[in-house]
Amino acid sequence: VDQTITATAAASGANATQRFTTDKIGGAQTPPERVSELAREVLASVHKTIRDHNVTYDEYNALKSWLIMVGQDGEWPLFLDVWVEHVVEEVAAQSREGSKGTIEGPYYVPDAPELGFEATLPTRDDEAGTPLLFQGQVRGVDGTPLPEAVLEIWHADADGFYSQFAPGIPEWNLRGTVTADTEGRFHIHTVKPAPYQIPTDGACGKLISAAGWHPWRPAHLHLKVAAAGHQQITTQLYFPGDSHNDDDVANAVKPELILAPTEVDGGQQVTYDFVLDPE
Ligand code: MBD
Ligand code: FE
Repeated sequence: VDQTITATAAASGANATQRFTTDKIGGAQTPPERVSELAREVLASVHKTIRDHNVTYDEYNALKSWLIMVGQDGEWPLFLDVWVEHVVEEVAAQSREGSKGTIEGPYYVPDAPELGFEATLPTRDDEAGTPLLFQGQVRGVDGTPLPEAVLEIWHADADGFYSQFAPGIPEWNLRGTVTADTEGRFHIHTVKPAPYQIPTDGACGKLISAAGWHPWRPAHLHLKVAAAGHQQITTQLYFPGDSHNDDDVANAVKPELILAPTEVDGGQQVTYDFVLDPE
């Protein structure tokens, strides 16, 4: 299948919006004083930009129609996770000592199939891509192994598409919930993902082309790592030599998150350990 034709921004946006409204409803009980302060400051920075740059009515109307399009295309999750979430993550992680994390992005799905510590992610019979063995250990900040730590992993395929967000891919393809062994160790067999291009045919793509930016994220694995009595981390891991490691549209790469895989018979192998802070 040529998914470059069938994977539209509006379809993956609708799926991401549906996912978000299902999983993340509720949220903070933010007191009115704080809502007022935050809303005032955001609006004041918009007002300042308009004054500083003598923004015209034509430009104001272009903004208005673009914002309407973001909603119509279901691209609020994409827009916010690409251009805003990295700062929220930076602030949230300030007091953590363990492994670095980074943004979740719009394509996490809870309750992926449960796999043991020797795991093979669900793939199609003819799944493209270099086989990858991703292994390691989950420990606490004091070095103690964390038995039965749970690693949720999800990533794009070798064409850069995510199951449940692009059409024609089996539901749980390249998604799994892996339980580590009694020493916190895990071995996950998968394939290397491709670099990811955020949809170019929707509102986010329109902003990117109007601004002369690029739509690329470097190839990455997404993970959530949890263990009893410890803070869960959400992270992503990247591959060396990817030209977008220094130039990620979503600003989510950190040097500590770049893997060092080695070539082995039939593919690549990499060891990466996770360190979790106590609760
Ligand atoms: C992705 O795959 C992603 O990880 C982020 C952060 C934004 C858009 C697509
Ligand atoms: Fe991603």
